[in-house]
Amino acid sequence: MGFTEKQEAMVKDSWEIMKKNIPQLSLRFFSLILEIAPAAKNMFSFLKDSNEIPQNNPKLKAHAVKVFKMTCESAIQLREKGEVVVGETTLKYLGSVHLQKGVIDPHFEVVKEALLRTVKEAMGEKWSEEMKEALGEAYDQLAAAIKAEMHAEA
Ligand code: HEM
Ligand code: ISQ
Repeated sequence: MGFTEKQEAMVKDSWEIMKKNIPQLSLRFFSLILEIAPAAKNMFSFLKDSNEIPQNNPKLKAHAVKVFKMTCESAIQLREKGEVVVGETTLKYLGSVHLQKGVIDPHFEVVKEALLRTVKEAMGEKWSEEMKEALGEAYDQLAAAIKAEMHAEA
């Protein structure tokens, strides 16, 4: 089934709410990734010299925001074009960064779970099963594009 206008609207709404609390939500997102997969800790440069998650790391924040934003953009593309198209330069870059950091396919499920839980917490009452479906679909298609690039490069 195609991505509907309603699904696109739900993902956009969630981003509007997320935007208002980036510092906290980006940390929450990152913490959840490590909670679900503690071993992922070694892949991130933010944690290289410490055991604690830095509370105010601009890179951590910027990367987390990009994941939120790209998921939202994927939803828009899914509705408009029926598929997710990431700019070639961006896709090549993200493919090589993740490959080089040692990311493998199953990690994408970890990040998905962390993302959905972060948005769920941020949305409170406004969270719904439908929103989860829409976000999950937008994320999956985005992840598929990055994974394909990683496979092409490996
Ligand atoms: C870096 C996005 C999935 C681990 C990044 C960056 C972005 C990004 C934008 C920053 C690149 C840069 O400017 O250097 C995404 C998106 C994903 C995704 C959109 C899924 C749709 C994953 C997964 C993992 C992961 C599944 C594995 C747990 C990393 C690591 C870095 C990174 C280790 C390097 C961070 C650093 O040390 O600087 N990602 N990512 N990412 N990502 Fe992801
Ligand atoms: C990079 N890739 C995926 C998820 C992330 C979360 C927080 C910081 C960086 C990230």
